[in-house]
Amino acid sequence: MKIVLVEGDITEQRVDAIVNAANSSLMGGGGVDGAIHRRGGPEILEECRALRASRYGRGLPTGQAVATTAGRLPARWVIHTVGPVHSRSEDRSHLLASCYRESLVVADALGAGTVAFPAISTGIYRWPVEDAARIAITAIRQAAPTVVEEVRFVLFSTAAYAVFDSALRDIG
Ligand code: AR6
Repeated sequence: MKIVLVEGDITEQRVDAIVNAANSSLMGGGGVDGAIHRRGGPEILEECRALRASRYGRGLPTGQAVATTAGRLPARWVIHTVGPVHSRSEDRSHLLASCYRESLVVADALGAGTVAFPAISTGIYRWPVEDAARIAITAIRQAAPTVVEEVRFVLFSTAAYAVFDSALRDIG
């Protein structure tokens, strides 16, 4: 599985699936979640509502992932995952790693060859980017084989790009 880093906006990526850093409600929010729903249109929220009604009455648990249409976005699917809020008192890194792993499992089931990820939990959920980058790249490297050939990390700032670049060089 090839890992590619780009600086940019995930809603503009021409890939099979983009991953959304959602919250358990699946009803939208700020950050990348807000951007995806805004640019993708109401179809995505409609499918999220249906998922709440059918499979996730109590919300999508942290660390899990589920797919919907990508609406008007250039991607084919949006994979929604719920990152953990960063905590100083509790190590939640296994939940952050789980977001990447479970998103790849969903991508595999869809037959998605290219998948774009944002830096999950590093915005509103306050995860330090250095740590999040190491966890993200390690999780991708340790994931079971899938049909996914390219994982693209889409970093929203030059600073975040530099951190992921350094982590990728270290981990390989
Ligand atoms: N493309 C790529 N990355 C982006 C974009 C974009 N268009 N917009 C923001 N980022 P965040 P979280 C980066 O806050 O920390 C929502 O309200 C951003 O700079 O979007 O997992 C949800 O509903 C940061 O590096 O997600 C949840 O309630 C990264 O994406 C909560 O926020 C993640 O920041 C989830 O918080």
